[in-house]
Amino acid sequence: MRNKLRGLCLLLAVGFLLGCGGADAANRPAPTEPAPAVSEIDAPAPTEERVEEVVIEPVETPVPTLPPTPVPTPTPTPTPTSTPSPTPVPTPFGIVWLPDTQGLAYSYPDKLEALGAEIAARRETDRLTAVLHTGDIVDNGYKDWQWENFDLCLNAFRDDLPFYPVAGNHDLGVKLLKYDAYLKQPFLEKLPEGQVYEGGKMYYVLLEEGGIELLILAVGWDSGKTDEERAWIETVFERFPDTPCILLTHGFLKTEGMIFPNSQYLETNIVAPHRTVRLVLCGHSRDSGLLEKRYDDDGDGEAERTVTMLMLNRQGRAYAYRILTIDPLARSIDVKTYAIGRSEPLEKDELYPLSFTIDNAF
Ligand SMILES: [Ca+2]
Repeated sequence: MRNKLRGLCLLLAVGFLLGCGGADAANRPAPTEPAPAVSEIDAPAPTEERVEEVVIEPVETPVPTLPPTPVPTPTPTPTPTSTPSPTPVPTPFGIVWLPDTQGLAYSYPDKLEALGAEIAARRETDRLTAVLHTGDIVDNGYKDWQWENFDLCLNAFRDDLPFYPVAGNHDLGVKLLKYDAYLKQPFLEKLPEGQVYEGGKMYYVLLEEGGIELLILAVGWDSGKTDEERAWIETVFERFPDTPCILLTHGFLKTEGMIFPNSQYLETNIVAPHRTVRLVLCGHSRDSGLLEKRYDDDGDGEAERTVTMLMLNRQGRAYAYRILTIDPLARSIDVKTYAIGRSEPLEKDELYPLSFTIDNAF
């Protein structure tokens, strides 16, 4: 009996406990499903189950309109008041012109040495910029000993002054008249590359001195005749259409002041058609020669260009050479003729003045 009672009480107690629990659960709110994490929304559904992609439209963040940043006005850098370099004053400068030295190279090497020393001594006082030679440097260009004699002159200034020669008929072997030996002379190697025709038969150089430019066109004996040579000469004038030009050649003017018939082509092809040619220097004939010839460049029937043509070759007398002093401001050329060892210039010979000034020279 006591055991039955104890079992009954135990059952009642359990029933009560269970009944209380059920009522309590009914009063509580139903548990909410946990909110999925955002990442689960974003994450694409497994491929097969996905119907459509969830596209999240980006929310445009309005860009705040900012007042324009004022650009600082740059402080102007003061231009340094540099001291202007003084405009160089065009100073007269000198060019030495040596005519035929063939007799000296043959017989008087000591005079060639004296001539070289004289040129070197005048270099600074006469503001010398170049030494020209109008040909017949030696008596026979195929005799090495004569070139060695001329070296006695050249050695005195070859490192200080450029030497611009043309070949005369004697430099080509007189009767042979071939350029081989002449073109082997080392002084031709110093001519500016790209400005030389066939090793030195012709070439051009530009003298830039005293604020001006002068074109020197050198045309050796019998050169400048063929179509190819003439075409080369034309390219030089095309390159320097406005530069005053000095034509350097050997045989051109007779003592009587006329142009040799054999040299007429030089006038026809070079002097007459090119308005920049203002001076022709030559040797070959004897004593001295001077011809001023005028050309009509614009075809209006009136000549407006004067070309001065000078010849010098006082062989048989005391050798003489010239210094041409070019005045860039006056545009004149002062011509002085000197004998070796005499400081005073020679004034005149039988036919022509030897020292004079060419006005309106370029
Ligand atoms: Ca005219």
